[in-house]
Amino acid sequence: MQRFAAPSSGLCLLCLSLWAGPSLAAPKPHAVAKMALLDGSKAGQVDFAQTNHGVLVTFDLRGLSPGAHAVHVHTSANCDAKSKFTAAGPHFSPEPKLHGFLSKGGPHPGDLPNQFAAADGTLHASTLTSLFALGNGKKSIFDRDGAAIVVHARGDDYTSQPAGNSGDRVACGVIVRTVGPKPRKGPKRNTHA
Ligand SMILES: [Cu+2]
Repeated sequence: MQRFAAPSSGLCLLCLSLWAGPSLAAPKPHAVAKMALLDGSKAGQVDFAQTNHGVLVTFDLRGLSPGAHAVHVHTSANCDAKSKFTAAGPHFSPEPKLHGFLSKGGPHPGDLPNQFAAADGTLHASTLTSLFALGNGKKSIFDRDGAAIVVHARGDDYTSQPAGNSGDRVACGVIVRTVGPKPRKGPKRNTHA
């Protein structure tokens, strides 16, 4: 038994360092948006998880009309229903870009692919984007006045300016970071769209 003592204690040290490694890394940022319709009723939520390959956006919505809906991150954390959600501002785009995945000079980093509600008005789906991020880096949506996610009445044609001919804003949620660094102080950056 004696001769196994040295190797096994060496192995234990290795185990310990492997175990301690991941716990020292900062947790990846996470955010959530509680969604509301224009009449103030709850419309579910949108979840944002930073991954090594972009932000995983998961929709768990209700109260929508069946079919295609444009979804975008807009520049301001303001979902005032009296403004018909126009208080959320234009699409998130720190640099001056055109709207739409099919536009030359596009897309806005806040553009997301269309999502499709079921016949009962629910919408359960996920999409991954690397156009924006949840930390405090260059691609962050969290400038001084935050950001909101907006669902439109119709699908996005990915070409028309400034919002893909997607119609009225029908649902909105302020994006709140639940895990991640403290918000950066500084100017609003995303005002070009
Ligand atoms: Cu929009």
